[in-house]
Amino acid sequence: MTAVSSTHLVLIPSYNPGPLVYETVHAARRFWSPVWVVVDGSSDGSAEGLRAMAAQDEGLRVMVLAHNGGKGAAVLHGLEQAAAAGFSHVLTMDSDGQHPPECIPAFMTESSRQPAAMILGVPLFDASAPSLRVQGRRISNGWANLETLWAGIGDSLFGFRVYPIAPLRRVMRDQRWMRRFDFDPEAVVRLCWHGVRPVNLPASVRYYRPEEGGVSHFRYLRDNLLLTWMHTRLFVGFVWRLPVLLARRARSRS
Ligand SMILES: Nc1nc2c(ncn2[C@@H]2O[C@H](COP(=O)(O)OP(=O)(O)O)[C@@H](O)[C@H]2O)c(=O)[nH]1
Ligand SMILES: [Mg+2]
Repeated sequence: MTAVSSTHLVLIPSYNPGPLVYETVHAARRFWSPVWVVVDGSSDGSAEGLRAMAAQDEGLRVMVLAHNGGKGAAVLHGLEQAAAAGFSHVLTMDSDGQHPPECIPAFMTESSRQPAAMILGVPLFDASAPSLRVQGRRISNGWANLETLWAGIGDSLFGFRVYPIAPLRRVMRDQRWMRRFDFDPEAVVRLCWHGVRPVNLPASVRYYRPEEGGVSHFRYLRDNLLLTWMHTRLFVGFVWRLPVLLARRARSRS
């Protein structure tokens, strides 16, 4: 049964996602209302296709941005609209069928139980996961855990998460990065620094082959450079905050 909420919505940033987007949005709607999609300057006809779906469905809203600004920028656009409409939390989810829509209710329930926390998906990979991506993840997770003094981030990169809107908007307004693929890891580290506790829940992830409709906009060189620069600035921020983080950890242990 579809759950209807006035506090929590599903937010799907989308850029040239391929044909799996329709099934993805449809499946999210089966489990939740409302679902919002931010189409981020896509040129593949998905804006028109999604708008046609929304015209038949009150629980679905489609926002179309004229120019591609990146995943983080699209999420921020959705956050601003969600806050204006009175929502307190968003569950972010990829548009390309890789994330499990059937996990939406459990993640939302956990967030309602712990509204000050962020609920982080921890990916359960199957054999379809490229080993280079799985290894890259370990490196990013190692850095994120150091940068937060092991505050409990289960996975730094997985985009299937529930965020409290207010602190995430504050974090994003304070700086100009986090607008592209640096969004997910930087959000989780900065929110930890702001005292938002991570709660980890497992969630399956699937990698589709191109012939199955799989599309990825992650470019190894460009985006690994972006993530390296991101961890560089986070590390500098970590060193600067170290006394505060140590004091907080000592308090929580005592
Ligand atoms: N709004 C927006 N979303 C993007 C952009 N690039 C990727 N995404 C979305 O972010 C999610 C993950 O991107 P994807 O290319 O599938 O990366 P991968 O799953 O890490 O290989 C998908 O839902 C994409 O539609 C972008 O430039 N803008
Ligand atoms: Mg993907």
